[in-house]
Amino acid sequence: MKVAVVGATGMVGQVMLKVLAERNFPISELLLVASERSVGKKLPYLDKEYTVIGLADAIAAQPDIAIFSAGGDTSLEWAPKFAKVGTTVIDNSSAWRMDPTKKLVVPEINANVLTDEDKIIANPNCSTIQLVMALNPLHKKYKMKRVVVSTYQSVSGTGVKAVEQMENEAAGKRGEMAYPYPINRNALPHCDVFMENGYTKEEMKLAREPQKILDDRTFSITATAVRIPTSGGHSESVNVEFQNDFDLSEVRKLLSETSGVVVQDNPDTNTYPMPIYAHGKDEVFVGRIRRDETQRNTLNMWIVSDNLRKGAATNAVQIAEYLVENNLVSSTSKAIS
Ligand code: A2P
Ligand code: 11C
Repeated sequence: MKVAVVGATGMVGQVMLKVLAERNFPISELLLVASERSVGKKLPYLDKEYTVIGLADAIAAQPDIAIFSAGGDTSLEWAPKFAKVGTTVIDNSSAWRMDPTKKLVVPEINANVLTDEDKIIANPNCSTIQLVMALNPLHKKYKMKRVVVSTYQSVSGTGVKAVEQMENEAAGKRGEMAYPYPINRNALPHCDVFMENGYTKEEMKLAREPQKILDDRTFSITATAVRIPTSGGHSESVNVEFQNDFDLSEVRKLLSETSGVVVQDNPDTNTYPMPIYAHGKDEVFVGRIRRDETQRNTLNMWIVSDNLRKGAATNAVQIAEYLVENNLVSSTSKAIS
């Protein structure tokens, strides 16, 4: 496959390259793409160095697959241009997620919706991916009615500037501010921008994206998204009311048997998911699984995952793998052979 990584110099782009290499993704030619500021810069991939190119040059090279992590505006403008030359775009931004003509995919859940007609495929938001990974097996069995989720999100979700803000503050240094307030020793109930309804955009992503991924609008989700001074992953406190009653040991079994989900849940040994443990891993970790004693058919749990891996890069690479394995993407190298 001729693969372009758009946003290769960025926080997600760098993890993307790591994940592509680790998973031995079949790459015949690699194009590393970023803004004009970075053109000419050298970046390593496996044992070779690559020169960063601009978007127009990447399109001229007609890649088979382009994985975008360069922000919504870049995706809105450039993804259709890649699609026009036959490239399949997997987009990490929020630009196309709720477009009814685009698929929103978590491979373990709904990769089967993909066809070779899909030229722009949306990768869900990081906090959505880890949430639906745990909700999907439970929804299938007990049917969700309503979910209340509060997130505790890593500064890495905002980007390099935010990680630097946290590190500068922790070291007592002055520097550029990514947030309107200090983040070190603080909690900001503010992820992404505020919307007219008083919710943040991040909260609305959590409310809407799961319905599209699970292809079901019969349940509702309400969210509060909070930024905290961690860098290894996002955490979520989740309260789920089901239509049907459940058995706690069966819930644990269903989650343990779900590909990509790991249950870490033992109060006797203080075992529960944490961002410092999830950091650098691809799985979604679930713990603190318990019955909500105030309401029928209702469960509480705690979900943690590395937002840059399963929340972004790993999920996107898994989509690419699915496309290749199922012959849903045209390959230049195949066409030649
Ligand atoms: P660059 O490094 O040249 O600015 P992050 O989310 O960590 O800030 O990274 C964003 C990524 O998207 C970077 O690789 C950045 O490249 C890239 N990017 C930002 N704006 C554009 C643009 N207009 N065209 C292409 N790439 C862009
Ligand atoms: C955060 N979820 O942690 C965001 C980062 O819609 O793709 C990714 C934003 C998006 O702030």
